[in-house]
Amino acid sequence: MLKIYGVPFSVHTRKVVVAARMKSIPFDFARVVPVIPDTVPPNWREISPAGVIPAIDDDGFVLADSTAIIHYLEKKYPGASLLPADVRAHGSALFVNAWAGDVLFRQVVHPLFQHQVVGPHLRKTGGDATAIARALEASSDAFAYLESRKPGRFLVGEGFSIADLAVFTNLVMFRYLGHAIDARKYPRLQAWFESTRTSSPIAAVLDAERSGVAGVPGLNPEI
Ligand SMILES: N[C@@H](CCC(=O)N[C@@H](CS)C(=O)NCC(=O)O)C(=O)O
Repeated sequence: MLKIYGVPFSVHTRKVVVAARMKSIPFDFARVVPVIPDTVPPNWREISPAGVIPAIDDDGFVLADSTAIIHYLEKKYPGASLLPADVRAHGSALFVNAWAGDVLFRQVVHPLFQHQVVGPHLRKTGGDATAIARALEASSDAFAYLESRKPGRFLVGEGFSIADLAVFTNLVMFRYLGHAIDARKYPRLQAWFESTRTSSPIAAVLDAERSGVAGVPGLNPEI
């Protein structure tokens, strides 16, 4: 059975979980939280050379990086697809996926998680209010960019794609961390977030991770 290394509430692990659910691939979790050293297996760098989650083991084939894993699963299980068929939509979806990792995650969600959860609650070193303020400032630019793309039902093309998934999974963590998307400033983004949140299989994925999220100090599963 497909083994997913990671935790359900992790931004990038959720991308792989949603892909597996969409394709009805059975999977198990091997719980790895890189910031909690005793959850990390001894051969972790062989499984995930960068040391980050997610990674998979598919009958002995190990692979890290959510985008690489999604492409691997797409080839192995064609059908419900996260990659648009149209060539330009495909290119745009990969761009938005990369942008979500580079901007939304690196500049917004990762620093917020570090300074609201990891520092204060896991490492007990506290959080940096300036870093939190900077990340929230970056979120305004990021949300303005997304709003300027005029999101409708989907961010790119005619169907749910890796673009929607990559942005959505970051916004879920933003909400778990207690921050709101200002619907007056970003009405299309907020409407897109709501319709994505309640769609299938996303609603079921969020439901399944709920009790785990409730157990993480600093996160609130009510979104
Ligand atoms: N490009 C990677 C990014 C993975 C990533 O940054 N994962 C985060 C959790 S969502 C992580 O493991 N953070 C722990 C750390 O940086 O030590 C992917 O798409 O899988």
